[in-house]
Amino acid sequence: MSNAQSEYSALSPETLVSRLGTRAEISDRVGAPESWEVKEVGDGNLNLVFIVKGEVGTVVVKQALPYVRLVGDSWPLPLKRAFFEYHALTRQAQHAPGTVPEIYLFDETQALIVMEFIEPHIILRLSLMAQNHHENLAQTLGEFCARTLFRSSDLSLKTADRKADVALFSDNVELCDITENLIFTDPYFDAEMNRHTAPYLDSVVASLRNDLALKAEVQHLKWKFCSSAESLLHGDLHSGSVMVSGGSARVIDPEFAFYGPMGFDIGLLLANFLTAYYSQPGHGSDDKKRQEYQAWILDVTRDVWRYFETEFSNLWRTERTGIAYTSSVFEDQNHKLASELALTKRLSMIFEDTLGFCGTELHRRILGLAHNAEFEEIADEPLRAQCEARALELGRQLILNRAHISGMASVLDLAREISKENFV
Ligand code: SR1
Ligand code: MG
Repeated sequence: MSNAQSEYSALSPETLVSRLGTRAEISDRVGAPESWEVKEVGDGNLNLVFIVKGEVGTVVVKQALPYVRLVGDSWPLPLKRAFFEYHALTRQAQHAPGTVPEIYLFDETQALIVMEFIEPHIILRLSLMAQNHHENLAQTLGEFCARTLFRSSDLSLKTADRKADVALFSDNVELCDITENLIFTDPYFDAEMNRHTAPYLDSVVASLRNDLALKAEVQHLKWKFCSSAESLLHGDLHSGSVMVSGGSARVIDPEFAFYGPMGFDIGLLLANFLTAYYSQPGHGSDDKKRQEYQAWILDVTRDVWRYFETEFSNLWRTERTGIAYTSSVFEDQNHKLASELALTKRLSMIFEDTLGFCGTELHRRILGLAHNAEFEEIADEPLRAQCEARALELGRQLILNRAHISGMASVLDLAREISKENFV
């Protein structure tokens, strides 16, 4: 870019117009820089996010900071995460068209991405807290997972392309390190940055951290996360990474992208719906409305998996062009049934991983550094602890019993049973 600055410098609402006003990729969409109004709206844990509105239109400017915003400059974090987000967004746009924001400009030096302002969408987490219903949500998310995971795996990509991509994303070391520590390690001992709803949850937390079988299973899951480069993952697919409006849903923020196990993205997604489910007693006073909403959340949870399974199976039957489960050993030999059996087995392995990763995400949002608003905003702490304890117990059972849970119906039965119990 002709007018790119040679050194990184963080933007501010005051400097953004003078620094980016000459970029045609932005002014073509927003209008003359004199008309720009800039607001910093970043409420995530890591980055700056600006909304730039002008006489013609609006864009989002997302810029990485050289540290973790949530913690401050005592925790440095490389700017290259913007590079991985950019590359993940381009691949997701190709594999699951229409599901991610369009990119207008990527500036690697400034670690910034200028992208589509998705309106009138809001963050899914906030919409769930407001008890809104969204048609098509499960279908969009289930199909997003199936398409992005299948089409970046050895079921689909040419092996040389896939290996090159695995190499490219394997440099996203520091963001993987955050996940490895914050999801799979810190919640399971008294780590420095952890926090929980004390003292109400103390005894539940102590017994979870003394559950030796659980700790071993979580380490098996961590091993899988680190060592199974199955597909290009979003890497942080929680309900803050989804934007919704009515029946439309879009997926944002894949800066944690890397090649990992397929069940990780789906597991995180399911955990975030289950978190919304268990937090409901803390939101709104109308019991009937709450119960109806909880039933809807469980329907969505079930259907995300159902749409994932259906679309994954469809892709298996129509797009299996990679080196794995090659048609030369199945369909070409008239052994279609064997291919179907292999599909069933592969799906059951993904399901088992999904339940395990779902359990760890349920745990870390209650025990670790990064919590979720739906629990955090329950001001009544004993009630919050009661809701959180149920989510912890579901997470524990999913992790421990994931190999023996037969399907989503059993998961939802378990979630409902646990929601009737009191653990604190
Ligand atoms: C220090 S970053 C904490 C969390 O924020 C991100 O959104 C990821 O979920 C990460 O684990
Ligand atoms: Mg994020």
